[in-house]
Amino acid sequence: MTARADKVHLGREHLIGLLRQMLLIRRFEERCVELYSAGKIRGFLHLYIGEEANAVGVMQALGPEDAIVSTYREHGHALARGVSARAIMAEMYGKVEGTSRGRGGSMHIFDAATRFYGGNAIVAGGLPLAVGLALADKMQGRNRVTACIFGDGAAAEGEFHESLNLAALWKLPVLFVCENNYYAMGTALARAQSQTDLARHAESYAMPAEAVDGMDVVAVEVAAHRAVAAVRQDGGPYFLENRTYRFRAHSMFDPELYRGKAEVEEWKKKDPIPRLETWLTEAGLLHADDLPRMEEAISAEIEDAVAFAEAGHWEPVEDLARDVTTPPGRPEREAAA
Ligand SMILES: Cc1ncc(C[n+]2csc(CCOP(=O)(O)OP(=O)(O)O)c2C)c(N)n1
Ligand SMILES: [Mg+2]
Repeated sequence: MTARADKVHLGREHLIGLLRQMLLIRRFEERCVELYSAGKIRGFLHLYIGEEANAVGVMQALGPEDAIVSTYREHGHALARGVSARAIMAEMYGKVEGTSRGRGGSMHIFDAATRFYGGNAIVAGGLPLAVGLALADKMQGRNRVTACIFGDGAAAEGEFHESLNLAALWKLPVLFVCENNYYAMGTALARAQSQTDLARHAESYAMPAEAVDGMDVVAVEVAAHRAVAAVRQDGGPYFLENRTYRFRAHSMFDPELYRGKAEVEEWKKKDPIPRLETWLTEAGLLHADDLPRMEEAISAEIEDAVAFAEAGHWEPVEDLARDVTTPPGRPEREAAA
């Protein structure tokens, strides 16, 4: 765990805020599992449970002017960024009141107000988007950072290498955050990639990088502050490899035959939520009634989001083809067929 000095420096209110945000993400997703079983949420659903320290830690270092590009495992990133739990839940339900008018679902949460650029289903697809956003900021002289979050699986894609290269070559303000949870679907990192020390990829592109304990929210926050400060000062990119673990299956359709229960149990001992909770309690900063009160408030927030999604509306059938572009020269009737 991080040094006591780091935590003391952050202060009680802030640390309790980190705990609250991690708990909100955990409880929100646990509720999503129930809603999935009840057939309220359908399609793909990738849970972030176990990885919460990464989203919460990284967001602390970003300001409202900065941007975030994420993956399909993005509920935690969106919640930590401050996207409304109501709009996220409505999106899960496929309702018009959702962040993407219910057209994207779990994998495509997008929110212009918080500069949350998705929600991207293509592995490594977010990296070139982040590089483009950062290029636009640089060309227009805006002092902004784009945080680009992706998994270990992305490092095996060409887009990853092209994006790191361009960001370093053109000195673009991108914070690359690799959430290395050691699996890409059912493939263990070492089975698919020759370099398992993923932060070292950055070296080939002359980019500063560090590996971080992604099960420790304070370690992530401290590293993210350091990284963002470096990006703002030098203008160029920075790479964080957050070593973490997902406690649940890859998605709702995954029998998890590729890893043993003992391995999962071993990682659960590093669960970022009880870890911070224990530290706070031992330091005398978390009082007996703090946690139940926090749980109660979180539960109320989630139930409010569920009620909002339930009361939401389906897009009228006649509107379904709206926003579907017809390629030039192709009759609209044929394209719709
Ligand atoms: C370009 C591309 N290839 C394959 C897939 C299928 N796919 C979906 S998730 C996934 C694993 C990605 O793993 P990782 O990047 O480590 O992220 P994690 O799911 O572990 O968070 C794959 C291969 C995809 N979505 N996009
Ligand atoms: Mg992974």
